[in-house]
Amino acid sequence: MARLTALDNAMGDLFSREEAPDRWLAPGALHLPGGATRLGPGSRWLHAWIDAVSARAPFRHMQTPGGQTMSVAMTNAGPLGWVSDRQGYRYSPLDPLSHVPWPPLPPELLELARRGAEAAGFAGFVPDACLINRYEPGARMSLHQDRDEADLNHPIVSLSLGLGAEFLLGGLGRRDPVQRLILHGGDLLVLGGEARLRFHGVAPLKAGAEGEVRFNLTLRRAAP
Ligand code: MD3
Ligand code: FE
Repeated sequence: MARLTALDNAMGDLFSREEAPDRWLAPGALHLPGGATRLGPGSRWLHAWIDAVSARAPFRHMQTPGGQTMSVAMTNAGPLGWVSDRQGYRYSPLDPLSHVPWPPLPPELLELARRGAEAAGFAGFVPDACLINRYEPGARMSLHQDRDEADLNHPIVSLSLGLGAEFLLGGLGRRDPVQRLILHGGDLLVLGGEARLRFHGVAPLKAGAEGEVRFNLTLRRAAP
């Protein structure tokens, strides 16, 4: 993997859009525009890391328990990875394609997750799973709750890269009204406390420049 200095990171993000201030979308839900660079290694480093992970654990379109193929392609890093197939949703220590452990979570990402969670009031967050979603134009994620983790008191730290996407944040009931906001590349979103079980989703990705995609990393604590 390419090693990048702090100067390289700053240059890589130098010409990014002007950043909005951190904002609470709801109690327990903090949006940190540009948080990947302010609190972590920046998007150049993160893109290079995703390339290295996906060389060992390729992106794949998982099956839902109902037999649909997901439009988002996924892989994982860390001691546990989120998987879905006809048997259901669960966390697994092994990649079902290769039967070997997922690539490790580097200290840079653990530190970014810890800092993001701390900014939202969740001190001492230590993730053990990182789900990496890849959206190509048209890919979407329908409204759902994340409840496959053993202890829902732990927050989730989400990091977006590449194309912006329309994110939908609903309430605790599936039919509750949704707030919409654009998650840009480099943004962090922290979800914990009373926001942890809110329904949420992503509208179909609109095409950007040729070949552009969106990645979303969610840092989670899956084991208690
Ligand atoms: C709100 N991913 O992987 S990240 C997912 O952009 C997922 O790929 C979306 O939903 C994406 O499960 C959204 C932001 C996010 C993550 C977890 C949440 C929002 C959340 C948990 C509770 C409430
Ligand atoms: Fe989710």
